[in-house]
Amino acid sequence: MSYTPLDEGSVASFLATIPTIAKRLGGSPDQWTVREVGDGNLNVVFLVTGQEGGVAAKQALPYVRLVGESWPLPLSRAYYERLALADQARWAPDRVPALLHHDDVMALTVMELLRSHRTLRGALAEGERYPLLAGHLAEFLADTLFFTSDIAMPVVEKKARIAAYLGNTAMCRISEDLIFDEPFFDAPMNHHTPGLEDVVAAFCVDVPLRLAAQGMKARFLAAPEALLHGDLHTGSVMVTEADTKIIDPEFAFYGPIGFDVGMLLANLWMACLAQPGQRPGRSMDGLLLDQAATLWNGFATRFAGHWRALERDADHGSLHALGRGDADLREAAIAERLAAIWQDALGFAGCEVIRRILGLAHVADFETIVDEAMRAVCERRALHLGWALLVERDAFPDAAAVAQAILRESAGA
Ligand code: SR1
Ligand code: MG
Repeated sequence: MSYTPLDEGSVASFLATIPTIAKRLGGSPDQWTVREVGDGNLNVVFLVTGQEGGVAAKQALPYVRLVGESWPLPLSRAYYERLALADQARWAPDRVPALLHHDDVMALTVMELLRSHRTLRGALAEGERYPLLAGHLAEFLADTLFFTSDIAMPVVEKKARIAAYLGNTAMCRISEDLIFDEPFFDAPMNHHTPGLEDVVAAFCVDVPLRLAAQGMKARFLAAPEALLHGDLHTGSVMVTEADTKIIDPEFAFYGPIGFDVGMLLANLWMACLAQPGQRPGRSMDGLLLDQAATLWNGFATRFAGHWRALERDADHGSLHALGRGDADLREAAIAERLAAIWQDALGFAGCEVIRRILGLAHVADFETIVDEAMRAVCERRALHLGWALLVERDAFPDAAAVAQAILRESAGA
């Protein structure tokens, strides 16, 4: 069989040909309900339920859904997504959906149905808050990033894993172009809210800003530190009160640890900065700022804990020598590494904020603010923060300092 795009009319009969999936759904395919719910920029996603159970079936399209067939995109991204789901399940099994079936030819991945979960971005915009969220995200980040790094993984295995993801170049290229380059010049697909023209013009000629963004791109291109999710925004997180799952790792590759951390922080910070537009008259909800800080602090503590817990004589990664038998050296190495990750995370977060407002792929946090003037106000504040995260990184020794800056911005300072 060759690749055939599925739709709501054909997906049930296709899934019925996969015995394990048919069994999980139960009954006959004509009784199954199918709903296409893909709200991302690239793929189609079907939620299928039968008498016995349900599944989520995600199929890659041979082009970028957001733009159309004029922008072809390889189906191989579904292969890398499957690879990453399996790798992440090894290190953070509770934080990813169970992988039930994969078909490389159809570029189709079938996963457990997260019936009660919803997308974090939409939930945050509606004012929902999740007390366990920051801890779960910290756990996912620390576990997947630490255990796939040179600190924990023997060097031969690590190099083999880097090689396994090397072909995901088309997805990396999207990030390279859309995050680090295009927002900083008048790229054809850029768009922005009316009223921000002065910022757009200023950013295009801001040498320190563009230099900093290119510096982050250099890190993204040439720092295979750990297996990254690669697109870890709040639309890639599904939540309930009690659970958090990370989905959609089709941009996975070995890259700088601070990229995943920074992208997640940036999206939480944007959710805060959009609040005055989403809920006019209500003061900013400090809980979300606290969650961003809890996320970073939780990540740092857990990452350090994993490092300290490595067995002294086991065959760990090459960098484990930085602590073997010498607690002072180990603690210095942990502190130095976390400081470097924080610096990277700030820079990547700055790029993410700016590209979500001035580039091609915007986020619902700002896009759903109907009052255009208010949207521009919120976005201008966010752009100012993004600029500072890139150019004045030293002003932010910790997440509390970023929270203070966001509160100052939102008070109109
Ligand atoms: C053309 S794809 C645009 C964006 O959508 C994805 O979710 C990634 O964030 C990508 O940068
Ligand atoms: Mg996605």
